[in-house]
Amino acid sequence: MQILQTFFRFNIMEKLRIAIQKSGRLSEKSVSILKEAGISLTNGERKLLSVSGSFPIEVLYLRDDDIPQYVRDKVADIGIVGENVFAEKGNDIEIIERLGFSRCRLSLAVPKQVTYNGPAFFNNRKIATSYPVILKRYLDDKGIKAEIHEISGSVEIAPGIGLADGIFDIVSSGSTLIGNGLQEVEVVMKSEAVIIGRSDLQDGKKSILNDLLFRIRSVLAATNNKYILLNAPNDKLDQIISIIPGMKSPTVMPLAESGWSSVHSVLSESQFWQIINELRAYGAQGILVIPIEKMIV
Ligand code: PRT
Ligand code: ZN
Repeated sequence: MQILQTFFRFNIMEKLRIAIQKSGRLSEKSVSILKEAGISLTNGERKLLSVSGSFPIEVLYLRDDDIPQYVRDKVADIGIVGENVFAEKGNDIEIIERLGFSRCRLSLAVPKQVTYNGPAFFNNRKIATSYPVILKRYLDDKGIKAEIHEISGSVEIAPGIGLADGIFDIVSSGSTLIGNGLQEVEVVMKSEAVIIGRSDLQDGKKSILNDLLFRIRSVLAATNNKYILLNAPNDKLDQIISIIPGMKSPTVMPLAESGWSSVHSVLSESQFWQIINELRAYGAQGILVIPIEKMIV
């Protein structure tokens, strides 16, 4: 009995099915994060489905808007979508991991000549959007009664052609808004790519998912960190070590020249420039910064 249970739990035929965007802003990064996690896909041409020869996973290529429904219906076990799509269509499923790419925000915008004095502006006004659920949640929360006009594309032209008084849409650099004579007035939510899934995965698939997440976290940690080597004057070692504490603590080795040490550590990409300036101020020299391929945290 025990042997049979173990067999079913780790059934070698069992595969985790992940849905990713077929073609669009998320596609390339979704495939590359899998690749960096050691998952090579047999079907490079992105048909509907491809299988990995190196990991028990199948990849389903879909329109991003359809992915939450496929996950909910158990056609896929997990999926990669923008958090905006999850917030709009992800009822009954959950965010399993944040991936940090395709960052953007969902914002309200109005024509630039309008004098905007807060969300109450939208009372009794018309707003065009492809995200009616998120917008309604926001307006209800603020007690604003506006008319939501759902359209599926080119939302930014709606005010210019007299279809709406404002829009609610994805903003990244902001240049689309500027190009259409609009000003961003409220950021309603921030978004990044996320892995979504159900809470009821059976044990075998859960264990594949845990392995996948371990690999993806190692890839993300490596992307977000750099390996740093530098020469430090011994009388400033304490200060230098305090600003690059590393994973456990930095490696410190004496240089052939007395009074100097070589320090090796890991630093976060986001703090990179600030830390480099501080290190230079403490007299660090010969600073080398090297990309990390994988980081097991
Ligand atoms: O065909 P399919 O339905 O699969 O794709 P899609 O056309 O619906 O989505 P796609 O590929 O455009 O975007 C996929 C996801 O990428 C979105 O759901 C977001 O999570 C994320 N993302 C990140 C963006 C942007 N940045 C973005 N800039 N999605 C869309 N845009 C568009 C936005 O709609 C607007 O038209 O870019 C314009 C704004 O960009 P800026 O830089 O001018 O502000
Ligand atoms: Zn879409």
